[in-house]
Amino acid sequence: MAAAPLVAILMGSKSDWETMRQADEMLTRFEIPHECRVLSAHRTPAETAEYIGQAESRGTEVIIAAAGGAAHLAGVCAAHTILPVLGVPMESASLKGMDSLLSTVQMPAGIPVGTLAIGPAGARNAALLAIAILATSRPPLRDRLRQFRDEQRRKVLAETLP
Ligand code: RP5
Repeated sequence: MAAAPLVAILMGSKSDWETMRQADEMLTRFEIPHECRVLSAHRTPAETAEYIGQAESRGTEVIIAAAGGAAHLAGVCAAHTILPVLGVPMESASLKGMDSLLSTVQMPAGIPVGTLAIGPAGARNAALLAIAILATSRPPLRDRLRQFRDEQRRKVLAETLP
């Protein structure tokens, strides 16, 4: 297996990619080595456990796990590693992601999952939070995060209304 990226983005289904590509794009923007994989807590339980079990020794520092419906992926990942796991609830057709949110966020004490917002905002913020975690020991990355915040600030202040 090739050397691991710093961040692993896992998703329960390829159908999650349209949302999770936003996390991929954010990490690419910050030039963070990362990889994206489809792995399911339900459909590929053994392979998910194997991948997460090897992540730390491969050099991965943060796991982002996205799933929808009875969304157990982030919790299962957290069960198999002490790396920080960030959960992104996917918007589901039947319950608009409330099922995914509650399944991801309501972890029993002892196995934490940092849960983000449902959908694209959660995907982008998961990447930004992963970057912030990496930045605690990487001063140049902290500078880039500050620059990103400043760009947002300038954009808001430049808005005009009709
Ligand atoms: C979850 O089930 C996936 O994360 C996805 O959000 C949802 C539906 O998956 P598909 O039926 O579209 O593959 O495991």
